[in-house]
Amino acid sequence: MKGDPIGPTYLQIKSMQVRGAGRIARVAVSALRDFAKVGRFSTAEDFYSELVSAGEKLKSARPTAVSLPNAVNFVLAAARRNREKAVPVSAAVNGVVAACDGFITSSLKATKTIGDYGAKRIRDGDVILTHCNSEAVTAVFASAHKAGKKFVVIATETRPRFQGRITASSLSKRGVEVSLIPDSAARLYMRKVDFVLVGADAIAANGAVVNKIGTSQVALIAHETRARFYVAAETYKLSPTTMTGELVEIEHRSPYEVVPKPWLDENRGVKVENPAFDVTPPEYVDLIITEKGVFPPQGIIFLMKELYDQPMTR
Ligand code: RI2
Repeated sequence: MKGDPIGPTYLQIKSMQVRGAGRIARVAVSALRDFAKVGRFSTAEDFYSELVSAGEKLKSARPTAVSLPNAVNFVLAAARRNREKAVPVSAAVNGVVAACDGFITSSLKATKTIGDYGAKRIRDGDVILTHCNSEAVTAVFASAHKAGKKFVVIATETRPRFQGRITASSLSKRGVEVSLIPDSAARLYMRKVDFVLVGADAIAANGAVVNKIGTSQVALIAHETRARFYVAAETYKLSPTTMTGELVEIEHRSPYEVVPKPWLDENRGVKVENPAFDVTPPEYVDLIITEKGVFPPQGIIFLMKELYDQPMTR
């Protein structure tokens, strides 16, 4: 299809030109909206089957952040409902465009709500450590800062892609006091920390949190020093398939994100591993801050059952 937005969006997400679990969900959904708008579909059935293929392609761009399949499935479910009603092609297209717009609006609103709920946990003088870069976490800091609270953020660099620099830079530009530390300094700094706040790519039915590689080490250190460990995540990061025993797939990325190619060429005997995410067990998580409220990890299963009565397939 001329002007097909799916291929370019797939590549942007895969290459991490567009990154962050919430953002990739919204960008995928906008691509589906554009796909619906620019396409020429002769029948409602053609539209539906092409939309499903486009959605499957987008879902395959990155395997771990469940926000991506959840967002695509949300749109496909709207399309399926209209298909069952046998609406004409123009109505089917309009229905998908409306579902996409609805998802994007509610995603942005959810982030803002999480910001306001999370900000209530910040007291004057708090030192908060964060790992990687999360819009939901940034929303909490932005809301607390706007409310005039004085706090300090410690951002880990987050090797190998250094998303911690994005966090530090954006907070500093907002006027929040922030220090950037190497990931390996987390334990040294943890004794000053009141709580840790991170985002999530997926949350399992048992309340385990899948987030950027290194998060579980930070959680372990926080546990050791009795610093609380909070997670900020929209409910579309809950992974419904974990209710039926599925595991969350951990993405492994290119070794060249860890070492330059010439180094690896000289050291062909070295196997460089680059897992992008890890799993923090629920025992190390104190609270999960969502737009539907603030829950202990043990409460996630109830929220998941309420929101996803049918397990979704990726
Ligand atoms: P928001 C990111 O993944 C990080 O792991 C971050 O914690 C998580 O998504 C959630 O981000 P990546 O795309 O949705 O950098 O809160 O691999 O922005």
